Amino acid sequence: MKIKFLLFIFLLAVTFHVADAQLLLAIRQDLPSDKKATKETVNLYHNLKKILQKGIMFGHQDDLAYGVGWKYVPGKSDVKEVTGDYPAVYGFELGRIELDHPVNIDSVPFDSMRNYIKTVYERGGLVTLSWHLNNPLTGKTAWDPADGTVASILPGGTKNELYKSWLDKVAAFIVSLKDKNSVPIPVILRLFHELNGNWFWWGKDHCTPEQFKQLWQFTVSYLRDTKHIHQLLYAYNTDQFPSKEAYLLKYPGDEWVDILGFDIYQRKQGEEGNNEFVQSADHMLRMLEEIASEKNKIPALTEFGYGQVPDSTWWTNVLLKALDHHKISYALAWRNAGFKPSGPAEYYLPYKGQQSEKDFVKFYKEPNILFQKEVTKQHLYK
Ligand code: BMA
Repeated sequence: MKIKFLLFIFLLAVTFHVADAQLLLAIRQDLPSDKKATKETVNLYHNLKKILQKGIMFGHQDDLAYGVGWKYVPGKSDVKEVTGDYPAVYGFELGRIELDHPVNIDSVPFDSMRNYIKTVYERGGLVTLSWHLNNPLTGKTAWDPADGTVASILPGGTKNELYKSWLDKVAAFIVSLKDKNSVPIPVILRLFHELNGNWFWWGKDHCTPEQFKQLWQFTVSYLRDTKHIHQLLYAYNTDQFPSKEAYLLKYPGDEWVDILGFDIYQRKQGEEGNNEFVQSADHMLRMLEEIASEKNKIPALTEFGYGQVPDSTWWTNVLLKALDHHKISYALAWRNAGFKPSGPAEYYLPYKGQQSEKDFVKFYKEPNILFQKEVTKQHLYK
């Protein structure tokens, strides 16, 4: 009897040990697409997956650079003014770096951006970079969808050398992102976003799926293998999409992507607009989660907004309803550009006195919506 009992205990211990070891192995084998990713980048990748169980990190584009009615005030942030806390995720934009301009497409100096990114890393937040790069074939903006642009920058194309020189500039900026001990700061690179829309030169009808995949793979390989950059996670990111097949039409493959996302904006006001937003965001988030789980990637709402938030309860009554049942890594609100000399004001988050301010504070207090203080405790890079 005693021997049987001891044997039972022994077998139990062995089983647990094996299960534990298998789990550990699975975690260790679950690496970012870059197999040479730095330790901090691998840790980030694992922690982003872990935090999926805890909640959704809230993000804001250009949060530290400017807001409605102010620009470049150290420490200031519209999110902080309203909630007392910073966002957990901070988006920054590389557009114009390809032209060697000292400031980006939205006038943010690249030197300041580098400092913001260091600050974010020190406080344990997450950085994601977008790039509205000019059209390399025509020299006009990202919104110049001239036919043949993608083909022209692929290897063998007339603009491939020019495109490589642009990637060299992106690479130099990324390599310059280091902490005070010279440790490379991990960031998410959100390449060729809204790729199924028709407005950018890399968009829907302006290249074939094959050309898009080649462009993606060439770009990642150039940064990773030629420039030896190993502090990046790569985000594949569409606009709104009708089905999983449509989402994956131009997907370059599991070995080239870490994060899966899409962008969504509410354009219609009132009850009908709200319902439409909740329904479509909810539906797409469900499909995104399924794809991410099949592919073992990290799902995120890579960009969203409701211009000027003209609804005092939008945060808890609309956005929260869309997000609530989902396990996604983060949701990034677009920029508070503020009042412009011409045209309407552009902002997607409340500032002090804006009509949705109180509701945003309620949203902030939701236990599964995570801002900086909460995420700092999670030690994303350890
Ligand atoms: C767009 C707008 C523009 C901006 C661009 C790049 O969505 O916000 O004003 O220049 O993004 O950040």
